[in-house]
Amino acid sequence: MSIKFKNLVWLLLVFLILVILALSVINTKKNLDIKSNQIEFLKKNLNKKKSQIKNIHEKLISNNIYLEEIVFSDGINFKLKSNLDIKHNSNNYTLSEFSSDDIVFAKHPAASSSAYIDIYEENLFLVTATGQIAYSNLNSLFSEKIEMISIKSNIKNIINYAEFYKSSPFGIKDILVNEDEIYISYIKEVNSKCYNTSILVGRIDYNKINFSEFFSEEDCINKNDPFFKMNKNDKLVAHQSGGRMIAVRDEILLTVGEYRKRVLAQDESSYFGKVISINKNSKRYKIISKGHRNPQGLYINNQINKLFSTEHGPDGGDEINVIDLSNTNATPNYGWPISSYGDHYHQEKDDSRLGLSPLEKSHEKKGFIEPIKYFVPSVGISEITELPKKFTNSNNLQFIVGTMGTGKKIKDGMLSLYFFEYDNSNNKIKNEKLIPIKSRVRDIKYLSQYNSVIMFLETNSTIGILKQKN
Ligand SMILES: [Ca+2]
Repeated sequence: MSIKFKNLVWLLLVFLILVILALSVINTKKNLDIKSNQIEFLKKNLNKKKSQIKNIHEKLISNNIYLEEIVFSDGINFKLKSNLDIKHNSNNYTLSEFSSDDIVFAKHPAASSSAYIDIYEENLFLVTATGQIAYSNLNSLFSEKIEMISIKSNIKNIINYAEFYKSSPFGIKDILVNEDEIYISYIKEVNSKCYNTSILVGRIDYNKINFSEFFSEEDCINKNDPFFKMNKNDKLVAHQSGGRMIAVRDEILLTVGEYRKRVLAQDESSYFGKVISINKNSKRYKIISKGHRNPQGLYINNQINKLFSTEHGPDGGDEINVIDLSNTNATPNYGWPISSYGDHYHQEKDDSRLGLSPLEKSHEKKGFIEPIKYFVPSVGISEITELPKKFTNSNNLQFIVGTMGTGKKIKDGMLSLYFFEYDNSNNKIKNEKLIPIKSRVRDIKYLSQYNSVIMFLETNSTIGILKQKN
């Protein structure tokens, strides 16, 4: 009897537990349904708002009203929003993010705004991708609030196609301050539907900067180019414009993408898909290296006479390349589109592009220079800069690279900072580390007088300051 009773109690208990479990599953499912309905609602609502805003922007621009210019007229503000602790190589750093609502246009769907930064005198200069300029004293980067004063310019008189002034892939691609002048690289509409990467220059004046053309080519890529008709997955892609600049003695070095007309990267009669060097006086250019898809990071270490360049791969195959400037024989060739560790987008459904652009994996076997690092899957690689000894507390050559992409692939290295050391004796990377910061890193500058790295982070329109923790 007592054994039977015990069994009955056990049975009841198991039954009760099962009921409780079943109820909690039902409840969780219900909550999930409510949450997923809510997400669906928010998504639809957000998309509607985006298309309403897009509509307003189009109407304003067609009436010659420039929204960002109006927002900038009283200056712009950034407020300290967060501090993130970052640990690397037994150093402790803090990434402080200052957020702004004053930059209106994003040049990528995953960004809330796009801008580039550089330093002149005691000031941080910021230029938005649609050409608004502002500056602030560097001191303010280490307070709670960055108040920037805007500077007028004549950019609107020079660049006059509507796509430039909207949330579109067209716009400014980099800024560079050099010898009292500011250079702006941008996508120029050379003639109707035909684009290239060009540079404006203006003497820095805190009231108004008057730009004029520094460098452009007649050569342009047309939206209706026959190359884009060969394959249904191909079209002109303005994101693939390159545009990164650095100054080296009397030269401005510029990276130029191939706008997805891949074959140009191997064609030495074209400047697309190259790193080029433009003489400041003659404005003539020479090709430094070829076989690039979309290089958007560039840095020179003068001691070892090497360039460090990053480039976006297709589906996979982002690269870091070293260009040895002491090597003056043939133009160094980085392989695109013959070699790449990536694949064409949707390659499994359509391999017709492999005829002209076979994307062999090995570069060396084809006589090309291997990247010192490649990422599969891609991380959305962007700017690269060296970190000096006083920042890293190390005698090794160290670099920081920004990545972009979207939140979906943060585990693959998107929305992150990538740190690595470079061993010059064997041309190899070591001690690498990816640190997620949940933001697209568009631009990076090391600021020696404050021993800090300044970034423009475009996911939430923030200026990021990475410094050693006190
Ligand atoms: Ca390559």
